[in-house]
Amino acid sequence: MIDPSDLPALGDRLVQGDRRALARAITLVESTRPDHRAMAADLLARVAPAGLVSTRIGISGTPGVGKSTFIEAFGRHLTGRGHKVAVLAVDPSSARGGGSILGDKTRMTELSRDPNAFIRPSPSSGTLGGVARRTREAVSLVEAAGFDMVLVETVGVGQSETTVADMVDLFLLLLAPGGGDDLQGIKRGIMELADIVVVNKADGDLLRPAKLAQADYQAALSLMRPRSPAWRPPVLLASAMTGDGIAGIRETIAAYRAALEPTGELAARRAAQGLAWLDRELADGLVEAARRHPEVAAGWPAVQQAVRDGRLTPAAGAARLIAAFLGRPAESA
Ligand SMILES: Nc1nc2c(ncn2[C@@H]2O[C@H](COP(=O)(O)OP(=O)(O)O)[C@@H](O)[C@H]2O)c(=O)[nH]1
Ligand SMILES: [Mg+2]
Repeated sequence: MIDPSDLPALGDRLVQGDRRALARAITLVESTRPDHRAMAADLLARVAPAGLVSTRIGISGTPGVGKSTFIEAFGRHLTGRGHKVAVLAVDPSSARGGGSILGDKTRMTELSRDPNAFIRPSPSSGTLGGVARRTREAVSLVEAAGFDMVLVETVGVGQSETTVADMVDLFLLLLAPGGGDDLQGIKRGIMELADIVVVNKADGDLLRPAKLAQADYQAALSLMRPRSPAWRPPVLLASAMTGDGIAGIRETIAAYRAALEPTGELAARRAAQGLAWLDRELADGLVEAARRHPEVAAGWPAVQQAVRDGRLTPAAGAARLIAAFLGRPAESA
């Protein structure tokens, strides 16, 4: 698919904003083949920009709340203001057949044709950790290609919100009108992650219930501990369908950046995210290296069997495999 000798040229074209080069580079970081992983690491080291060259925005909400419609409207609004918008997705459920988010490009027809937008669906296989790693790397690649607004969409299920919140500067939670009844259904933990809450579908007959929901959500949020001392998460109204409130969301995002950037908080958040990512990479890399190690590979099935039979504790089993990996007697591991 790609030869190591192509990497410098691929990197050059990527930083010039060549979309095909960008798409190829993302395909490379999505690959799990060890030789591709090595090339991906090399490419990232070449091109990944340092500093806050973009605003990374996580967008979450339950299916049907209007994420795709919102991204279409918001993305178009941003490109209309001169931004370059990349849309990525974290959807580990897409591995289990069917409903890949962003598979429905039908709701993003204009944005997907916009020369200043780049839309990439979720990698369609792997664990949440694997999908997250590839998405993180894709974020670096789109930034290298000059995209200054990076939207990372996730479905409102499972752990994916936390994972996305851990890779963005700002987490935007979309909620539906419906107010109090709905409140129980929204996991408190997800509300706590939000830097901006948007009640979507605030149009037509839904405008009144949307305003009631706004008050309810604002009251609920005021009881939660804010993530930053410099920012109280607001609850905004919007209609992805009519475009009402969309400009206000961009302004609020700018205000958020203006509140957190001068104090160094945004940079500190990215630094902490980078360190957490380093730990994960190290852990994953060590496990992969151990699995490839001949003596570990040879001993693994017997250790598994012993743990299954209850003859060996998991901790003792792991210690034995680690000792084999390190080439030491088991006792010293
Ligand atoms: N009235 C109204 N309907 C909307 C709005 N945004 C999305 N919808 C509708 O809600 C449904 C789900 O939208 P979609 O963007 O696919 O939601 P997703 O599953 O979160 O991506 C579609 O029928 C949309 O037309 C809005 O602002 N107002
Ligand atoms: Mg959708």
